Amino acid sequence: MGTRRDEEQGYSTERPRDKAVIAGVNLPIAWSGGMGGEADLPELARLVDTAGADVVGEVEQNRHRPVPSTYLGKGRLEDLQELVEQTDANLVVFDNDLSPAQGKNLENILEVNVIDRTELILDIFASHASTRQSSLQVELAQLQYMLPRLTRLWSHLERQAGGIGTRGPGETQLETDRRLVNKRITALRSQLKDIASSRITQVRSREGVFKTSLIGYTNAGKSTLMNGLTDAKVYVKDQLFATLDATTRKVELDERRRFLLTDTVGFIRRLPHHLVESFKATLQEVQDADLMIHVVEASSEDPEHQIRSV
Ligand SMILES: Nc1nc2c(ncn2[C@@H]2O[C@H](COP(=O)(O)OP(=O)(O)OP(=O)(O)O)[C@@H](O)[C@H]2O)c(=O)[nH]1
Ligand SMILES: [Mg+2]
Repeated sequence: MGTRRDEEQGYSTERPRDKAVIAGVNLPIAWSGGMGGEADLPELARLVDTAGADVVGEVEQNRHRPVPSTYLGKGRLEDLQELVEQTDANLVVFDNDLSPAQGKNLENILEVNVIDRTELILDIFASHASTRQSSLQVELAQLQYMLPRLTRLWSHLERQAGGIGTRGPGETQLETDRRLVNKRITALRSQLKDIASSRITQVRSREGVFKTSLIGYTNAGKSTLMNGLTDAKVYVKDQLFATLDATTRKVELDERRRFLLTDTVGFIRRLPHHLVESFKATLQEVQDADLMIHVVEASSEDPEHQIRSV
């Protein structure tokens, strides 16, 4: 929060934008049961920009499989380290999903924050959530992502206690944290269930009406089309995941031709599974539709890729 004095003197009171180096490893598609494939650094750069950081460098590598401890091979990791120092970056973002141990190892070597694409998308969702439902949904996804990573926070205590007793102080604290997180997850699930069941009445009142739903890659122009066809005035912005909630309006062409139109959250390739799971109520609106309208940005560099993501 800036003080009045700061504003008068014309200082920017906003936090300076983070400087990020992005990294991606291209793997054979078949790696780890279909989890591999090409990294998409241009898309990752768009995500980083939406999250509020500047991309100051990038590192890419082709490998048959990731290095278990650091994902990148030794040489490329040294390049990355040098790039971080040269550009004075304070963040490294990986296109590939990192295990908790890989994230920790990379942070120790690079001495800056290291996050992966999943964490970045969760962060964007968290900053764009504007309703109670989407805020709860994002928090649920974030806690589920965090749960297996809690050890990363406490491992220094566990190491101290190693070999002495079966329960070091770190381990006890870890169990307390896990219990608290699990308790919160249960509470969030039940609150989301309440919201979903209060919607059932709304859904019933729409029975028998033809339902259409706008779907497509994020930032394709779904909300713009929604606003053009209805008086919904939903939020439109040139950024990824501007829309996180479903909005439904009636469209009447004439007496006999009327239908419901729903605008909802956009898609991206490899949408983190915790997000898909916790946004299932929002995505339900799409499943209930009689017709899906797939919005595609024809001017994008690779419309085919965006179509396949949906
Ligand atoms: N040039 C051009 N720009 C458009 C068109 N439709 C939308 N835009 C712009 O594209 C950007 C994204 O539009 P949105 O309608 O927010 O896209 P969306 O699909 O709802 O995106 P998310 O909700 O973020 O997934 C905005 O800056 C729009 O002004 C179009 O037909 N032509
Ligand atoms: Mg939108």
